[in-house]
Amino acid sequence: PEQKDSHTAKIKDLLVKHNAVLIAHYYTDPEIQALAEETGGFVGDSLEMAKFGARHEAETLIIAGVKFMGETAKILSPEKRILMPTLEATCSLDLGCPIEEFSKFCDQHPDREVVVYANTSAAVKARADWVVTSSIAVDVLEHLAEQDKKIIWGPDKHLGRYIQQQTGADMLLWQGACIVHDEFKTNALEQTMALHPDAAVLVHPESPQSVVDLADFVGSTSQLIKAANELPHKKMIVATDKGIFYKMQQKAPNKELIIAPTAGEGATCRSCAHCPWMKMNALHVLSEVFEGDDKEIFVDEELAKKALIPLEKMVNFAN
Ligand code: CIZ
Ligand code: SF4
Repeated sequence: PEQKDSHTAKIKDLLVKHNAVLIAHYYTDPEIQALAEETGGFVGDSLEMAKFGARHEAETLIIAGVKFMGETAKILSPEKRILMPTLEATCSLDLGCPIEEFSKFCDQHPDREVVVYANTSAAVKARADWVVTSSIAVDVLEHLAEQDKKIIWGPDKHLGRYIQQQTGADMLLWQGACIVHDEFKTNALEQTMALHPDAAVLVHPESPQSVVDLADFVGSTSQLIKAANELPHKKMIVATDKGIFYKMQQKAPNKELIIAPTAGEGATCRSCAHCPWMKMNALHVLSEVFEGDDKEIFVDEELAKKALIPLEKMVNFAN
């Protein structure tokens, strides 16, 4: 704890000294989220982070999250310095959607609009007509389906299938998955539900269909937090990264929050409901964010210019 306090104090000083603001994702560790709040920064989903960063007057944004969030911040605010605790923090959706292959897939279907999840590289965004987050995905696809647009969706296959079911849109799906949400297991979840029959089940749509089917409420991170507060149930079983419990408990202080199980008995899980890349944003790593020259995000100018077009649509659609 003493070491934690000294890291926290150091980071607070540095933020002031460098005119910097800390912006953290819901899935980072609780102490990172608390620090963002205490220092006038922000905690949110990737869309809210992007908006907050673009509007803030600080010269430097510290993005505690994963790489695509830093890239999005840079594309929306090229004049700002964007630092991340570590550039190694990536995402299985981004990794599973390399630009060469994705672009080839798009080229094979020139009659389709390309809609990608925010969890992608700048190059994939630059190839897209639309970028969405899970908080606005259904609304955007509804809008496109009304115009009879045919769609290529990437990279998350579970989210794509969920949107398809919700909107009836004609979508070809890239076969990516989030290693955290992909590991929630139906059988184990049913056992947890049997132990807590009075609990509501809250599920992020990056989870497999069988898990989504058990949900009382399906939604993006901010929507799940809102639901935990608004649903009448006193207990919630939650299928998303457990980092979300920090904010969810703050917004719904009287509710009991239970993490959904990630694997059956005896099985091992790769993530155990916490993203290994989000976890890299630890206090001691963050405390060194101004040291060395390998923490700053740069995006190729040509790519950034192209990616800005669908990113601006995303930010404006949500306004
Ligand atoms: O799963 C993720 O990484 C999410 C929920 C990202 C986001 O849009 O906040
Ligand atoms: Fe990517 Fe999943 Fe981690 Fe989010 S939780 S950053 S989607 S691997």
